[in-house]
Amino acid sequence: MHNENENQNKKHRQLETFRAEDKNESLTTNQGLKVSEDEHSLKAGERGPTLMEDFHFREKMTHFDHERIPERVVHARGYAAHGEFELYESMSAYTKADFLQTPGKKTPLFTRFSTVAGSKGSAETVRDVRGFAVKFYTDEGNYDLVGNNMPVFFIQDAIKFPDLVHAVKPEPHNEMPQAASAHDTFWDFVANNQESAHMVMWHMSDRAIPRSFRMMEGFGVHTYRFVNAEGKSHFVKFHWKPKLGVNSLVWDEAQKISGKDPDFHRRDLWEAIENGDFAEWQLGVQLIEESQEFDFDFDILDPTKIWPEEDVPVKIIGKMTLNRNVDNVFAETEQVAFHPGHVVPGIDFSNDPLLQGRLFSYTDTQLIRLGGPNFHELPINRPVCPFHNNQRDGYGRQTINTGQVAYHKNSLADNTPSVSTEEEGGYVHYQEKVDGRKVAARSDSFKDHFSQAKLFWNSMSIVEKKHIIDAFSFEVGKVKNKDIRQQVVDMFGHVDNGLASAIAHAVGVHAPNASEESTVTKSSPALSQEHKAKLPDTRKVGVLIGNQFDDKEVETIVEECLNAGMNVDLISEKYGTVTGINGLEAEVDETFLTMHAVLYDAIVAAGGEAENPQKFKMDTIDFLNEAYKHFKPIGILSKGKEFADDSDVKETAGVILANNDSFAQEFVNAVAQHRHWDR
Ligand code: HDD
Repeated sequence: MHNENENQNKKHRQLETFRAEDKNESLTTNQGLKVSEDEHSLKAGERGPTLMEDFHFREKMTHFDHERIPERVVHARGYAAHGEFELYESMSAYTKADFLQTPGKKTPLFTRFSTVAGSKGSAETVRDVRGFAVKFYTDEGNYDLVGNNMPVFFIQDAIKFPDLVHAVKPEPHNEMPQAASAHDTFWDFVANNQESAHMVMWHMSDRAIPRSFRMMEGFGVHTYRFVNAEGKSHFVKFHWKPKLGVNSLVWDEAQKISGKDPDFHRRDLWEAIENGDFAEWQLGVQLIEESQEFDFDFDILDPTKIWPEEDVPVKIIGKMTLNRNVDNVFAETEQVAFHPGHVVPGIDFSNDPLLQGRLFSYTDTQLIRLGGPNFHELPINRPVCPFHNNQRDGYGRQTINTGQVAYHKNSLADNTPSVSTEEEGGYVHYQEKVDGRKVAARSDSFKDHFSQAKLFWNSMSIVEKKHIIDAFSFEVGKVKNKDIRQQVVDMFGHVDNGLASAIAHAVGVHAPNASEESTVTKSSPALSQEHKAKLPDTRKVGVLIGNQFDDKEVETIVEECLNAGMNVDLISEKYGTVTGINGLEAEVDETFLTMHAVLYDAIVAAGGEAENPQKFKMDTIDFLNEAYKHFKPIGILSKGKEFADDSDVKETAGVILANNDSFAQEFVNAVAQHRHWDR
């Protein structure tokens, strides 16, 4: 789906000059020579050896042999889309960033979502943090907001990042497990690096198994600075708030989806955009005055801490819409190069030691990944404003810099390209006064690792708490070394005794010492997913249907779902059509073989007859049982009732029977609720 407005968008106009359509063209070599034979290599006789002089064969094979580039060391598995950011209100009081000045101003952008630990080909619904990286193509240069779907991080100092990543990646001696934190080295790292406590609570929560990229929050994580035209600075944290609320899978479902559809999240984003259901998030900022830097019971520079939204409100300032899929995943999604250090005037860094280290790492990694220093010339990475400097040469250089001069200062080119003053838009680093000894140490103000982990725990609903206990029990249960299990339980005993005791019970080690738990009683309602928007839009419903279905009921529920913005698949034993009792013919979209209950948000049992009644019944019951077990809404139409009666489905929360006129509306409302825990 290509947006009508895209011709107005500077980035798309730029990308258009690089796009190439091969259809209806003649096959040529890379030198433009038309090729006459692409089936047989040149040989000395029909049964003879291939000849070295076959330049077309050599070129084709050589290019193929060099197709792969190193995958990202973390966030290898990702998916991206184009879109735009629209500002709601001027932020000039806080920042002079040009794209945040004029209400209504639109800035093109490119957003890549990712898992962290898995390889490029790994499944997408694994338990993991999700990357949420946005490249704004502003008129003052690219601004990258390289965040995650969780607002804190595992470590406080970037020097520990290689250790963290080595611990979570597959273990080096047997390269297992793929894309999973449920193994000894990860939990050994956690227990011996207890600054991870708060992040691990998020990681064990439902946030780590999102239903969709479109239903995740995003966070800049670090404290950054806004600087306005007068040079006044505020500390700022960035938030992305999804229009569709924050929704997750359940663990059993997530694991099954990994097999049934390893591309579940990219397919969801791709299809939504192709259907014109453009994904939306609002951008929010939390602002703290410089004078208030020390007013909190945590250090605002510590990346393992949130600023509770009830204490520091999130001000909504604009909206991101993802409205166009990429044309080529390698050229765009794989070659995009993000960097937290890509900033514009008005946005600056804080002294967060994790952020400071990231400022080194990202360019460094692009050099190995993209093969040299000219990756900024790749179409997806080019700014939409002009760029000029004295950097030259390097692998793959594309720009033909004309003229004699490539140095500063000079007289031959009138000392150009010239630097700009602050007034002319030159980036001037915020002149924070810094005074200290050179020490390799951590501030005492970073040493409370458990209070906010407890705040998070206190903020969860009963169901969310249960999911956290289950996740710990699974993950720590996969740890072979009993001593590590005990260390983890003892560590989380510092957070909450009930939590740690439940884990201990599940994984067969001693309960922790009760006296050690955090005494924090505060909670932050904004942290619970239960309090987010509940909408039926774009949800996927599977209607299990055979011949002789009830036309009127099926039509009513399908129409109601479509009117509510949902997507409906009719699922039957085979492709083709099914016919209702009153002669209505309906096209089957999927079969029991091609889909599975875990790939739908809700299931409707329409019932009917089939060529193989026994198999039809078993498949219907299987779908119903899975949906019921995963707390999904279930609709039971008159002819579906006999199947439901033989399944595990009970007439409880979220199970809607077609026994009154409003059943279709009730079903849509049940879908909006996402899951029905009261079963
Ligand atoms: Fe990072 C990739 C987010 C800490 C080093 N990181 C990467 C991506 C995201 C993040 C979203 C993928 C970007 C894309 O889609 O291409 N990283 C974060 C967040 C962090 C964080 C939110 C903590 C607040 N990262 C972090 C540290 C370091 C790195 C402390 C090293 C000092 N991250 C990298 C990297 C990657 C990367 C190795 C791998 C691929 C890439 O950069 O382009 O440089």
